[in-house]
Formats: sequence, structure tokens, C-alpha cells
Amino acid sequence: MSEFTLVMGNRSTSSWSLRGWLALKRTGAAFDEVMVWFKRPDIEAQIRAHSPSGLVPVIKHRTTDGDLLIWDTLAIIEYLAELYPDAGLWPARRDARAIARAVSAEMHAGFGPLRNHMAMDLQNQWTDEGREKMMQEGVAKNIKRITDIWEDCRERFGGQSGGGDFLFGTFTAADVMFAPVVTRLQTYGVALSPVCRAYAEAVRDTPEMREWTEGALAEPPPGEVPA
Ligand SMILES: N[C@@H](CCC(=O)N[C@@H](CS)C(=O)NCC(=O)O)C(=O)O
Repeated sequence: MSEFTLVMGNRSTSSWSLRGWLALKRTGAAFDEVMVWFKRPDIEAQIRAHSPSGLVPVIKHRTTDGDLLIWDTLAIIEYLAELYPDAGLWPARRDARAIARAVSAEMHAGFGPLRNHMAMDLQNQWTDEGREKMMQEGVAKNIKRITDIWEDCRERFGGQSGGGDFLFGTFTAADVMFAPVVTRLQTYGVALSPVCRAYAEAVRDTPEMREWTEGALAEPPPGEVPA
């Protein structure tokens, strides 16, 4: 049994689980996965068996003081960042770290219209429907704000830590937080500026995102969940 267990939703649709999984992956720690299937009729009981909030992801950390259960993605990221400072989950410079936390918190707390109308769906392409979704109240505004954040971070901080293709140069928790949005914009065929396109490609091209996407494509479709 590994030191950590991650309780997560299915890969194709659980955006928050992707964030928890990516954060854990960046630490290099070994972890076991327990997957709950959202379309199963007993999903609420399944999640409640692991998660006090009734939501995933949740990590269980086996420590010398006993098992510690941590829910909520930002809390998970902060916990892992403390345990694994060398993983670089937050940028090294204080100003960059403050902005990385601000944009991560903004993502965590907001963008309801995008979440509601452009659900993560790694098994499908909704390019035509994407145009209709863009017409839904607030979605275009959310996308404008997100892409403004990406442009701004790339311009101000992309060259930090020796440079890199991500918001703060190297891959940080801010990229973890925006990774599901990167997939949504592709799934729904949203046109991006060259800077945002390059950023989105860099995220999709990480070994971790490739692994997650491969797993999502290999899952049964949500309508055919395992018993
Ligand atoms: N604020 C939570 C949000 C987690 C969340 O909404 N998870 C969704 C899956 S992507 C969930 O567990 N949904 C189950 C349900 O609503 O019954 C976090 O940061 O982890």
C-alpha cells in the first residue's frame, strides 16, 4: 500500500479529480487510486464512504500519527506543497507565488457559467455545440477572463525560473488549476490567441496530461459504468 491514496472521480469528466491527481503526480510520491463512478446510482454513498464533504478529490495520507484525510483541491495542493517543497508546486519568487495563488483561488471559487455549460468531457468533441455554449450567459466572459489571466501570467512570469512553457515558467499549481479548462476549450472548439494556444498545447503535452487523457479514453463511456 502506498503512502497516499487518492479518491477520485472518473477521468473523462471529473475536473477536480484531475487537479488533485496532477498535484500528487508533480510530487513524485507513490499513490493508490480509488475511483468512484459518477453515473452509478449509489454514487453519493460511494463518495460519502471516503469524503466528509461528499466531494472528490480526497487524499488519505498514512503518517506515523495515523491516517490524515484531506479534501478540497486547494487544501490538497497546499498540503503537498508543504510536504514536497522541491516539487515547485508554487513559484519560488514571492511576487509570482502571490499571483499564482490569486489566479488559483479565482479558478477555485469562480467561473460558474463555464463549469455549468462546458463540462469536462475528454471522450467527446463538441466543436459545433461549443459555439452555442459560448452564447450561454457568462461563458464568453469567463473565457475572456481566463485567457486574459493566461496572457498576463505568460508575459509577466513565463520567463521566470529559467523560463518554460507554463504560466509561471515551470509547471506549478496554477497550471494544475487551469488544466481542466485547457481540455474544455479544446473539447468545445474555442478559438485561442497564439499565446493561449501555445500554453494550452504545452499543458496537453505534459507526460501527466497524456497519461490522464489516455486513461480517460480507455474508460467505458459514462453511460456504461462498471457495476
Ligand atoms: N471545492 C471542491 C470541489 C470538488 C467537486 O465539486 N468535485 C466534484 C467532482 S469534479 C464532485 O465530487 N461531485 C460529486 C457530487 O457533486 O455529488 C474542491 O476543490 O475539491
